[in-house]
Amino acid sequence: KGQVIKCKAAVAWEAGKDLSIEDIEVQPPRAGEVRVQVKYTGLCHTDAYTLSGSDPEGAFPAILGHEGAGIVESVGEGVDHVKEGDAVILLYTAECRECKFCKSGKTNLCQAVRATQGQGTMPDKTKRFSCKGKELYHFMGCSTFSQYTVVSQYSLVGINPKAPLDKACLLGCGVTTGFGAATKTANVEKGSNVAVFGIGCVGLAVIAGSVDAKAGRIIAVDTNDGKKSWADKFGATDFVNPTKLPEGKSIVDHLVEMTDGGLDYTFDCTGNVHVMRNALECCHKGWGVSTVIGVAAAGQEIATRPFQLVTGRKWQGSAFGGVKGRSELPGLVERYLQGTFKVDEYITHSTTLDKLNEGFKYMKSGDCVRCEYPE
Ligand code: NAD
Ligand code: DAO
Ligand code: ZN
Ligand code: ZN
Repeated sequence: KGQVIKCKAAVAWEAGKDLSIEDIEVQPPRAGEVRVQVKYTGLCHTDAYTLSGSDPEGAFPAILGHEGAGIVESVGEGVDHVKEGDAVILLYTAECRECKFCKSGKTNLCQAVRATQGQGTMPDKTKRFSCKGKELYHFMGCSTFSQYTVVSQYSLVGINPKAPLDKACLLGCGVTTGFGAATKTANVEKGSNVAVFGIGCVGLAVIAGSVDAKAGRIIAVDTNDGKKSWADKFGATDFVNPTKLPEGKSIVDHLVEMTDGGLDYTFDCTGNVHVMRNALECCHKGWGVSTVIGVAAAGQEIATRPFQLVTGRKWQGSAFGGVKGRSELPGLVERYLQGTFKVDEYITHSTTLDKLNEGFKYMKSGDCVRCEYPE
């Protein structure tokens, strides 16, 4: 406490290179900051995207990772909502409760630490990590690929200490994102028809959220047939592979026929802008709502005929499922502990910090849904 901690971390020295396991120094937390011993982290495509060099906000050298859970090691001056020893989930979507966004009641996109988070620093514009005499950038306000990290007090939430952290870490991104997109952003109603494009962790969580909302029909759409059994397990009622439709039949026509005029709610969980268009256009005339969750590559644009909107379809997006981390994640953790909210079921692979690069390979291989690592 109050001292520099020496520990292991996976350092991203430059874009396009594997992570390298290094001994690093982690400074103590300053005012308004918290130092966390990271116990588990998930791997997410955003980490791979930034490491690849495609992320315009990516700064190197850095410590990546944003889906983490751990224990508070120490707190800086003025931090009053968590204390040493608390179990926490880290939040890349912060919640300060004081900014215009937090107070609006209309969004979860707190802006308190947004600018510096994008620049890879702490809110006071300095960094807490160093390795071999060089400072390392922070990532998404979390930097979970390290045994210890320092974050803003707005970028973490205390949770029930009974929650196993190897599972709870997944609430830091994918699971919450999909579940919240269905239950909060779209607010799927009982009996409605839903189509989910892209059945990775996020798409599965949209299915889980739609089941929770008692949707009538839940159609899973994926180009990989291997995803059918996953969709079934999470409660989808149908599976469609858009590459295996009868000659000349589009996925939009097919889905509209299946549902007597179109879907009430659709979700893009692929990040592919052509899929986003299809997801909008298979919505029911007059009221269908399509929610974009997937993150497209830099520079990509979406297109449709405006008449699609004029005739009552709505296009919207969702970040972190519209969930306010500090206010709402503890409740999801309670539901998990009570057995009414799936988390364990998403995990396909586990690895350790020293083998984190292998974890990235699993994630890219296609079959893997999510990967975690004990440190
Ligand atoms: P994933 O790679 O595990 O899953 C994507 C799925 O889409 C795969 O099963 C793949 O086979 C399928 N797919 C690819 N092309 C397709 C097509 N043309 N038609 C139908 N299916 C297709 O990814 P994930 O971890 O589930 O993440 C999904 C997306 O959500 C990513 O773009 C990710 O960046 C984004 N994301 C967004 C947020 C947010 O807050 N908005 C948060 C986390 C992740
Ligand atoms: O600009 O206020 C903001 C927040 C932008 C965050 C959007 C998050 C959605 C994408 C995250 C990718 C997966 C971690
Ligand atoms: Zn993520
Ligand atoms: Zn705020």
